[in-house]
Amino acid sequence: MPRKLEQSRRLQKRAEQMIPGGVNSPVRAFRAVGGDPPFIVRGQGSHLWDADGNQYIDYIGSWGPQILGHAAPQVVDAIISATRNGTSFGASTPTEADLAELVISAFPHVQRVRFVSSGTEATMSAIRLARAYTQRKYIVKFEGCYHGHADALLVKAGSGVATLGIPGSAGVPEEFTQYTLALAYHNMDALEEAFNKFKNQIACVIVEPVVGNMGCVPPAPGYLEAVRAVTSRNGTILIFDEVMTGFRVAFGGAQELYAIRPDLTTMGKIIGGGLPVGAYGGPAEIMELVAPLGPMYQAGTLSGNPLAMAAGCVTLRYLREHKEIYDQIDKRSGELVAGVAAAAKEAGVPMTYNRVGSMFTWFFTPAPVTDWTSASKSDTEAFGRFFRSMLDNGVYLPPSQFEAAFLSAAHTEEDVRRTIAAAKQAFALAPA
Ligand code: KE4
Repeated sequence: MPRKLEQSRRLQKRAEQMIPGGVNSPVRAFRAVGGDPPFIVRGQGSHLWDADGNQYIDYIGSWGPQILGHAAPQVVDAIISATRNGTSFGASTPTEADLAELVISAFPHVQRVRFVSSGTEATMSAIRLARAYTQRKYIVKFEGCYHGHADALLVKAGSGVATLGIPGSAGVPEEFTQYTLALAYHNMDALEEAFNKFKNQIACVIVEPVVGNMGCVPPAPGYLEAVRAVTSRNGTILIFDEVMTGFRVAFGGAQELYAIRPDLTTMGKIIGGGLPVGAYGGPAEIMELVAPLGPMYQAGTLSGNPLAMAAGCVTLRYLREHKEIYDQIDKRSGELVAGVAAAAKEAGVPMTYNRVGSMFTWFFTPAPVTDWTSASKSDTEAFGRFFRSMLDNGVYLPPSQFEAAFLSAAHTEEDVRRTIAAAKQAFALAPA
């Protein structure tokens, strides 16, 4: 049943006059899936409403932060009461240490943590810190992993070790990516070769321990252990980018789930409870290089913002006191993902899926997806048709084949039933 879209279209036209593409983050413009992005005016629990009054079951969850659902009462109340005391001081406040205590309680190897205002700032700072600590220049990232938009990380994947970072964005001079190696996820030969070729020159390896940014791709058994071993052997800092997985796949993130100890951890999304927060942390010995204690500079006007700290504290406290949530969202996500996959199979639509807890992706390809090469074989046109049909039927998926979807503690069995029914309808409309 086609949705009314007049108001969203009007708002899109207005926004485009003043904001590039009418959006403040490119993926929201629906370029990858087509159609008109709804302008959201309200979220409550697992649902969103747009400017035309259409209601959606939301599986974006603000790209991860809303693990408790939208407008969770305890989060709203915490923000309101914090706001009544002022919104930002540019001076230390008690809640910064409160949130630090909660983060450190979840990540045992983190002895010191610094709050920033986005995941990009967190990873950019962690890489600078790794370079300062090791006095080395080269960094390794993996194709299909995204760590925010810092220059050194915007590289096209090199074809093997020889190809040093080729800028992946306009405005990034090759000098800014010449020390960035982009290797294939899961390819240990390429990683070993990099360490042989750039002996004692690699400052850090940064990895999404469960990838969300090529769509969801879990680490193969033994992979993270192998990355940990080769970085330890070479005195290279291992950075787990847990901006997405932190407090998502387990209270202690992927490092709890897979029992791996990185050297530095970056965080974001859930730790802000929906407000802008990023963080990077690790052993005191490394973190003591960070200004004002040490020579590695990083700063931020709104770092540790009292409202964001309050929202993060109440969110993490709730998760710490209700860890049963993780089993609940894992089980419900399993029912959802399997139900949609069964509908695809029934309709003869080629589909595979990956899921870790409540983050998941349905890939429109029959073959397993384990890296960017296999992910990129997905039929993005078919995904676009599926996305638009689901949206018309009140289900809001991430608007890209190469993104992870998220289920929250607010999603109900009825949401799951309705989503599977919408998928059946979508596959009936556009069979394979
Ligand atoms: P932000 O700067 O967007 O807060 O965080 C960057 C970042 C870092 N690390 C990981 C693993 C991330 O997933 C992200 C950002 N995630 C995307 C979703 N794929 C944010 C959505 C967007 O760009 O609009």
